[in-house]
Amino acid sequence: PQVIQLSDYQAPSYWVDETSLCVQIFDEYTDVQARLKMRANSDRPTGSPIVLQGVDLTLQALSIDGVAVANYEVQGEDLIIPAPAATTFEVQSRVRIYPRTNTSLEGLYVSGGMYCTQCEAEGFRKITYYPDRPDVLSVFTTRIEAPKSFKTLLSNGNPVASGELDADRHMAEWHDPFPKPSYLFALVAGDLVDVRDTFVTCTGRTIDLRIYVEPHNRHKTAFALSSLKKSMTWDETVYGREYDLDIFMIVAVDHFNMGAMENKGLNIFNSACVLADPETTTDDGFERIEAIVAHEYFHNWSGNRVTCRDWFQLSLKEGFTVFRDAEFTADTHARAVKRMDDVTLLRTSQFAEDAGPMAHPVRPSSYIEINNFYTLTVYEKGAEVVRMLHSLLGADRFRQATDLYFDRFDGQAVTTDDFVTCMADVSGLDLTQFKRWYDQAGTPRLKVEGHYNAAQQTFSLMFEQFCPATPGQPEKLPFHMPVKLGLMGKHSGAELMFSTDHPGYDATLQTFSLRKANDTLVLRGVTEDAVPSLLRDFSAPVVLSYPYTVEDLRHLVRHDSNAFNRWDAMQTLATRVLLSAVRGAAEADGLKTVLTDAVRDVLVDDTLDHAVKARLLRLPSQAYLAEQYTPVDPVALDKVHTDIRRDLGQSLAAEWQVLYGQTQPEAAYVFEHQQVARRALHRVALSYLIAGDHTAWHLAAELYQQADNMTDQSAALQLWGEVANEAWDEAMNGFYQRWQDDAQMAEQWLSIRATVPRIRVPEIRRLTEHPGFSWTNPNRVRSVIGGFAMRNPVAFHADQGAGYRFLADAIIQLNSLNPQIAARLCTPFTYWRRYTPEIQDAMQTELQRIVAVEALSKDVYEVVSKSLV
Ligand code: BAL
Ligand code: ZN
Repeated sequence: PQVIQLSDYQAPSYWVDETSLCVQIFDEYTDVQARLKMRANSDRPTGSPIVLQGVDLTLQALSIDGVAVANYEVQGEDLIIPAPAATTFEVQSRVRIYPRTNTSLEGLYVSGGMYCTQCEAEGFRKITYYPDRPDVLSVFTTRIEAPKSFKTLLSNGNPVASGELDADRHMAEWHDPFPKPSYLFALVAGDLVDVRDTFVTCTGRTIDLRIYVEPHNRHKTAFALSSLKKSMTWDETVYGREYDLDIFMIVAVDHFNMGAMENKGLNIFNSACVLADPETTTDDGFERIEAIVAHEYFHNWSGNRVTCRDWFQLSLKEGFTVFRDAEFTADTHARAVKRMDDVTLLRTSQFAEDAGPMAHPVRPSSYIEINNFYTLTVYEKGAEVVRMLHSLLGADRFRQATDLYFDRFDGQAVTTDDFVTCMADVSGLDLTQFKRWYDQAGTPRLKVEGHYNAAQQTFSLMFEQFCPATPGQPEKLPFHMPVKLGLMGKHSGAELMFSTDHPGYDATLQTFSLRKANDTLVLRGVTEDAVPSLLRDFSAPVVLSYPYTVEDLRHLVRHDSNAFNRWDAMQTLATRVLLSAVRGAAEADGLKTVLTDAVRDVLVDDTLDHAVKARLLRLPSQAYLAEQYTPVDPVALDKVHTDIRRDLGQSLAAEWQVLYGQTQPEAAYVFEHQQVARRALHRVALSYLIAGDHTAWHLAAELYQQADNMTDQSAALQLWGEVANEAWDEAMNGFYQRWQDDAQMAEQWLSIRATVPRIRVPEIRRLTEHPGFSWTNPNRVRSVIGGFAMRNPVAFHADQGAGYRFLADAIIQLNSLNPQIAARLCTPFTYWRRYTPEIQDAMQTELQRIVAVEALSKDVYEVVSKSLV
């Protein structure tokens, strides 16, 4: 397959000023007529051929200005038409497509009887021939003709016409005045109901808000609507961004490859990421839905009004928008807690990506299949890069810079460089070196040492940074990284004052800008020895090492004035204990005692916020620990993890019981911080009680039976599942009987089954034959195959590679149905080199088996072939 290179980028030879589509939906097929008003780009050589992309289209007619074109050529996905004499002209085409058999869920497809689209990144070419690239922006008018049974006919923009065609068919026409690239096109035709609301913008305009769902989901729309309104207010207040069209629509569909899609004025959502009600949605679910609704809404400016020049710039919109949605959640709920959760994800999964064969910079320089680059690196690390700019500029200048960015580039397709230039222009900072964050892959290592000089009252911090090699990037240059820091007095436990004459330290922001590979920061006026609190709030996405003693870490857990760093110190301490046990180190037993004492301190501390406390008490996950050393034996790791949880459960049994009692519900379920935090802590207590004594499963059974909410019920089923007795089976069967017709609940049930540690391959195979499972529904695939292979390490790695064979079989089956999903499921295999030799052999065998498959999609080929290099 062809490798696409950033360095090959050229502006398009033709613009498309206007696009008119007529989409005629018939039972077996759909006909799409397109009229593209094109104009030669005067910056490009004259006489260039017109190049349009198309995939799986049956071309029925092609003309320019009414004259049939016969002398076109097809090369791969490109339709190449010789240059017309005129510089402006209209290309007219008619194609036939088959949405009912489109299982890739790209382009126009059918989900549960509803027609819908997914065009990002390159799905529009499955609808019609088009210059399907994000730098071609066009004003779209879309006419939809369909049988009247599809009552709802939607597209982008504002509705401009509707009516009857004949006794059986009707039409609707939509016009979107904002020029947009094809990836933001959307169309929906279905038998849907809408729930409506309005929002009055900061300038007094009333926006019509609608959520379209299948009738049985009407009761699950209120939360998304209120989240949408909150997001609209927040974007006005924090970024000065007002919504632009008169109508904003959200549609929920069951079959969707991603979480949601920000199509202009017509967001399409995976139903799991929008439908919610207090009976069936967990706390995490509510928070996720709120964040995704916000994320897609925020794209209206960061993505739609200002879009990407090419797909290498994906993080321009995604990194920025993830940063925006994270700040929205932080402002709406609990800032430090949101940061802990985001950093956990980054460290567990993005760091793994950065250390694996698919490692790529936030702005990649090449790809085979762009769908493989909707990654944690582009999204989450990209958001960290924007966060660092925010840290370096401070909130006020950052806001001035985003104002400048939206103003300067409104209606344009631009690059990450353009974004950073706005930051530099406003602040006067030299961000040339900073841009390496966009170009260099890998997670930098930051090594710091500290020295206190009592006579001079100085505390010196010696910094050293380096970044490991990644594929294609053997050598890295130093990064410009903001290190937010403080000193905690060793004796007083207080935050110490200091001054410094280092020009890289900004006292207002309490942040040191490290630019060199090695540097020393001398802090003066330090009245006692200190434990430094470094990288506060995780001010740069790096791996920090400092020679903390366990006493230092406990000191930080107790005293650090930065809530995030208190948690981080506890994570570091627990990681040290767990890894020493994995190594079978001599000091392991002593360390376990230290951990028990530290956990006890937290357990009995009544001053802590419940949400923070829950996170302080949770051990680092096995997935995170597996990132910290090689070679990994996941079964041995699981044993150490289980043993330490059991020991903590047993030695602090009385405390856990007290905590469990103290965190019992006091009021009916509401999704609000205090309750969410209490439930989280209740779960932690229960998990230790069961870990310490399996007979405590009856507490989980009671919780399951008595809870008035899905958060407690599903957590209880999961924890009870670790014991997995007959009563659990019965409860699970009852759950399925009760909820099988509710798509989100059926997915949750499948997921709980697939992540029970005791499950083995024969049972997982049976689960794929269960009526609730479907190979063509990505959510069901993610629940079962993803649950087993990505969220159940002990089961996946058990039985000498049986799990790997199962996963490879699933990938091969999905390769022909849905390549995007198939490629995602390859992730566990990409880490094969981290494991023990036997596991490496077994995984490599499966990778070889996959790469040998005939008609391998480029999605799967890219991941597997890069993994084997
Ligand atoms: N643009 C794809 C879905 C999202 O990131 O919002
Ligand atoms: Zn996004």
